[in-house]
Amino acid sequence: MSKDFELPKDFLLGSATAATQIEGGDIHNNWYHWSLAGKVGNGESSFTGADHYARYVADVKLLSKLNQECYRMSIEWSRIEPSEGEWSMEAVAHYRDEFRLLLEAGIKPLVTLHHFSCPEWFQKKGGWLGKDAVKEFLSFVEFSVKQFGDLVSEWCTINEPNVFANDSYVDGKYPPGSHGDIPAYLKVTRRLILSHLKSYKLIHKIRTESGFAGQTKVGFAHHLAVFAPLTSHPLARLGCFLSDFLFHEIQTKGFIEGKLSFPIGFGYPEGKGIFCDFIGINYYSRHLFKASYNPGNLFAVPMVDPNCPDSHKNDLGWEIYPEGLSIVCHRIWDQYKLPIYVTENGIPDEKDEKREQFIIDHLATICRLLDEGVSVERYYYWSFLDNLEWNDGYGPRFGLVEVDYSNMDRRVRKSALRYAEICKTKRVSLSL
Ligand code: IFM
Repeated sequence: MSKDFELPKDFLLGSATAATQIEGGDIHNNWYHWSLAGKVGNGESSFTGADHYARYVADVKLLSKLNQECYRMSIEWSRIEPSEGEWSMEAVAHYRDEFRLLLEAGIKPLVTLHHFSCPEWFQKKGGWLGKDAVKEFLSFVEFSVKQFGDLVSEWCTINEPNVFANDSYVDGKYPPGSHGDIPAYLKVTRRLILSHLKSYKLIHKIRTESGFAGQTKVGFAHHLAVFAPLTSHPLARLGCFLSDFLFHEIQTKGFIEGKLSFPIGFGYPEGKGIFCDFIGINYYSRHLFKASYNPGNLFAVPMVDPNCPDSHKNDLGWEIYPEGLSIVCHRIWDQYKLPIYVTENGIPDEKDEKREQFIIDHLATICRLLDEGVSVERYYYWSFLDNLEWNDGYGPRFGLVEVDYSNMDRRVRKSALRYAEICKTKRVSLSL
């Protein structure tokens, strides 16, 4: 249980979303086609979304009403480039208006360029395994930063490269739905790293040439979970170490230092340096690794702590483990001493019984991190709205704001009112 605490006044609190999960109405992205193939929820479609593309004006007002100081959102590549080399000025005008409204409301946008989805034309060319994938992504980055760079100073190149590559090529949950294709996982990871390193340089170059030198922040959102062996069995420890290396460490080294580690490569393809102005951490849970004699499982399988009571699990069965946020932030800070943004942290909780305490406990952890000298500067709750939880469909309810999918009405959850109060005062008093 947390004690009363206060966050610094310049610590920013807000929330996050991703285009494919809330916008609806786009037929050019690969998730629409994945939905048509029956791979989303119970025959649900990304076309539904939360109708945010049509309701963005009202949604920005709602963000403001909830005292959100910063907002992480993504732009949909397939809306901006619906077919290769064809740019939609309608989509550009739309996003420009959304950024303008956010800025007018005093809400700082942090814009993600790749959040799991891509245009169907890109997917059909092989997606991230296609031979020109990096070049094609960079062309989208260049166009977008030139179009929006006067309004947007903070960019997140790629969201959760590890989850994306794993769920697309190992677990088969995301398009193209490959199972156990470790070579593809490694190849795509390498390409995502290269894309980030080149985007980092490109975004700074464009913004500098446009007169915004020194006012740009570029980073990525790393999904960091706590991995620990379930027992002291040597295979549990080995498997945990291997999984951690392939799922966390090669991305950490690649995206931050520009270093390719075996087995995805060697050396520094874009030179030695630091390629992040902030490190985004998406933190949700902890996984304990149980020994397995199957090398295909890397000698251990992840599971939820068998002693974890239901009161400490969310609607998807993930363990609620706020202390883990401290572990993952220290992991990054102790090595790099770069500013940390918690770019995602949230809970699917349809009944809204655990969300308020979940937020408070994670903010209390941040408060302790600050006392320990760890420079955490932001917290983005995932998510502002209920949304499409990818292959799990619309069932999991992560939103501060509930969406009634029968008519798309919004209803602010009780926990959101408490969070709004915290955003305003930066104070958490448990006598409230
Ligand atoms: O909904 C996702 C998001 O797109 C990426 N990070 C984790 C969230 C919850 O699973």
